[in-house]
Amino acid sequence: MSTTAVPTASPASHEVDGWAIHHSAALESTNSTASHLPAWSAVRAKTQTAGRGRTGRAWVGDEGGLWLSAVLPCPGERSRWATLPLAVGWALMAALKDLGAQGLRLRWPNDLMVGHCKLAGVLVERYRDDTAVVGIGLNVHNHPEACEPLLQGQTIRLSDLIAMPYDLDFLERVVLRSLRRVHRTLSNEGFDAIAVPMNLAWNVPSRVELTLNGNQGTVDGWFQGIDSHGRLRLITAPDSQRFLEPGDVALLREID
Ligand code: BT5
Repeated sequence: MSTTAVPTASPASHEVDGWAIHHSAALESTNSTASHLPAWSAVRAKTQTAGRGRTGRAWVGDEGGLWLSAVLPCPGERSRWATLPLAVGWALMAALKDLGAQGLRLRWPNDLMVGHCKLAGVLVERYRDDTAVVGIGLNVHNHPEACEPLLQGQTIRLSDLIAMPYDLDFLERVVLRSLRRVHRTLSNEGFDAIAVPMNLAWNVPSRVELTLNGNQGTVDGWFQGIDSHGRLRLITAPDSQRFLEPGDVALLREID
């Protein structure tokens, strides 16, 4: 996580649905800016100059996409919120399905995919014990592959999936509402309320190769969904299975 100074957001420009929302033209990373803000704040930038993915990867945040970070309260034990990243991916998928997007699927832990193309990514960071910064990157009508040729054929945009009468302000509102809803579900009912439908929706069993964090090499096997803690269940041999936390896995590669 960067410790260098980051541009600060403008004073709360407006309030919507109980969120204090800050808009900026360009930021290094909306997550970094949001790290300084209290719960129920949100930051959106037209572009990100140093957008971040998980485990130090870069995220292309060119103009025309939704680059949004929301600060959610996380009272109580830190471990109670360990499933928040999974729940957010699930909530984002539900919100986009409601707008008419079809063919969406989650790739564990929280990539939003259409086929093998990535539509959206989620980066949840804990800068403080009592809040989490939930960063959402959603391709809308931007062109990430024009900025990063390696992404050629790997991305898809919302405007490829649905007719787009929606502007980014509208999408921001939809996403923030879905975050509030999923936060309420986690607080009131717990992760089981999400894990059960989520396990019905994964494409399982599917063959995957996992690159483990901490130079621990790779492991392959059959992805079998998640347990009630959100851990990936991997069958590595007929009588052998492993459970892996999102933090254990640097990269999940699907093997056709
Ligand atoms: C993610 O990481 O998917 C989380 C991305 C979160 C981005 C949001 S934008 C708002 C907030 N502020 C931030 O700085 N970040 C959050 P990961 O699973 O590590 O995936 C990263 C990989 O996705 C990269 O290595 C590329 O292969 C690919 N990628 C980069 N930019 C992309 C884009 N715009 N669309 C699709 N794939 C992209």
